[in-house]
Amino acid sequence: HYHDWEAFCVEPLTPELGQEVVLRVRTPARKGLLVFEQGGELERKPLQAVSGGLEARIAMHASPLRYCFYLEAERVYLTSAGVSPTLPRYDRFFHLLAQPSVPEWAVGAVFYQIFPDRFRNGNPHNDPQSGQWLYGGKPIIKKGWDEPVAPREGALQHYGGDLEGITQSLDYLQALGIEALYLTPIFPSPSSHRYDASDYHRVDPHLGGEAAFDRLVQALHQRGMRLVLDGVFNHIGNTHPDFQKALSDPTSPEAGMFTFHADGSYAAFYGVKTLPKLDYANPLTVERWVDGPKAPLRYWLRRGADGWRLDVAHQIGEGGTNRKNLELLRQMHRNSREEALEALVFGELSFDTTETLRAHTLDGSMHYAGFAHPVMEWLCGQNVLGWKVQVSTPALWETLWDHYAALPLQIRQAMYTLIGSHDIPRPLWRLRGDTERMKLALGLLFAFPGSPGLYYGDEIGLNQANPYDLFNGDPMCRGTFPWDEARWNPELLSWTKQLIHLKKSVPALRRGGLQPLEVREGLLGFKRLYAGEEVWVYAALEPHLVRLPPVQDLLTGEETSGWVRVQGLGLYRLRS
Ligand code: ARE
Ligand code: CA
Repeated sequence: HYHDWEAFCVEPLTPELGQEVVLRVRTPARKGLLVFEQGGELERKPLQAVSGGLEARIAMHASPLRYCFYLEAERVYLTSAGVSPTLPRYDRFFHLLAQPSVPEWAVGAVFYQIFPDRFRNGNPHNDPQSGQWLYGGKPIIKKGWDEPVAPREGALQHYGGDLEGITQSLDYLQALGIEALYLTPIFPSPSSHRYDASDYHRVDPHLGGEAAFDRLVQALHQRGMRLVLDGVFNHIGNTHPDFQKALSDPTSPEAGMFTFHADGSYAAFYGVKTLPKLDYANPLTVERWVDGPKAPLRYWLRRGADGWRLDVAHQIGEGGTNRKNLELLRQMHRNSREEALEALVFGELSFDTTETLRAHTLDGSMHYAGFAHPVMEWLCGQNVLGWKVQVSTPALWETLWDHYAALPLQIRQAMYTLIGSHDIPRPLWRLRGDTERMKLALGLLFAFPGSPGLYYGDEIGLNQANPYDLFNGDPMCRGTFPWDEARWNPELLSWTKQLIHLKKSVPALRRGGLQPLEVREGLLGFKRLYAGEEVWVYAALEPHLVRLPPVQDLLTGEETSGWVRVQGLGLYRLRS
């Protein structure tokens, strides 16, 4: 049995509440029930036999609408997790979300992530100077663009990259095929990563300030490109005036926005003193950061941003997927949409993506657990901490499929899918500089369902010079982008361009469903399907023979069929 809405759906499925939806299952069975739930009791409705399957029509009253099919002759329930002889838990059902759902522009959109201090120095006049201020009691350090990052100097190291530099690079990014940018934080901060902001209503003057931001937004929108900002709402910087006020006056309203313990210590992100945690049990905190008219969550969308990536989304509020956290995420999503109809709001959910997303909270999340980690571990045999791990190909598929199947339908094609970021080692470094493996990693990034997020420099073979230690000092994946083209890997760059072009021009790759094809050790094959179009994707660690129907090889343009040898990435479109 096979169930996948995207394969047959020409228009994205985004019903409005109150609208009638047709739920159809393709099956030889002629009798069955729709089992569903809309915020109340479990209900059952007989399925009607139609050509090729069974269907039921129901009015959608609540979101998510959770449903599964019961096939009478077979006596099985068909859910997003497969078939089961007994009634599965609700969280195994298919989840259909009503509007507003993921904005159309974001579905399968190609993102580029930039760490502003390290991408391009467009204006040397705004550079921080060595010793200009202290961070953690130590003077900051201004580095030359070509000087390597020193692990122990951590966030003290500033390179002078800025928003002007990004605006100057838009021709480059557009030629690459990029459609949207995700920037790590840009508000004033003493550190070079800026996750500890001291002001949420200004752009760091060392990044070019307000004018540079407005120019960037305008230039992006003129090109039809989008901008997503990093929303750090779980904690703020300890140098922020609100926290300073809280420290100096324990009876102030500001003091109530944080959690102080009897010994004078306070709750902070992983205990990091520079990142005091906001206490959202206090209505003032909610009002000031996410709900009030001046709340930064709203303010920057009015200033022209197209969305938020919510930092440590699972910890905002009380932490975990408890009610308060989920309610806050829903409120942040709702408020963002109030400010900008097409705002995209996705989370950084390091661990629990599916549980949080099934609770109808956000438009998606960074796809670490369900994509980046398993794929890179399969390709390089190490986890992000450098520990040896062995991921068999069947285990890889199982992880990918489990996460995919568990996601709400409209979210699957818009997960922020990645192989690298500012928090994990450079993929090329993990692959020991092996260009062929890197091409395969990129191949999976663009061939798998989701909105691929390319981390700056991965397309030109940017590597890191030193070992990586997540917990000690500056992550080494934050090196500067070399603008001297002689230092680029031209093969990786043209490969990335070709993959991006395919992602954007082949609908099955951009918004198609996913189905297994062939899984053996060292060979992963899956299908992407959309409105009658079918693309077969192979990832082969070593050469494998596969048997193809008449297809077009999307990488060479040639027509072929029968036994074919694949190594690395294979992409074939079925000839209808
Ligand atoms: C810096 C140093 C560290 C040092 C720390 C404390 O880099 O070596 O231990 O200071 O002194 C930001 C900066 C970091 C900075 C940190 C604290 O970018 O450089 O660390 O602030 O000052 C987990 C979390 C996830 C988090 C990652 C980093 O669940 O939320 O770890 N990511 C976000 C941002 C970060 C940012 C913060 C949170 C804080 O993206 O950049 O840090 O605002 C696996 C691991 C997870 C890990 C996940 C993703 O799944 O198991 O633990 O997520 O990968 O990397
Ligand atoms: Ca600069």
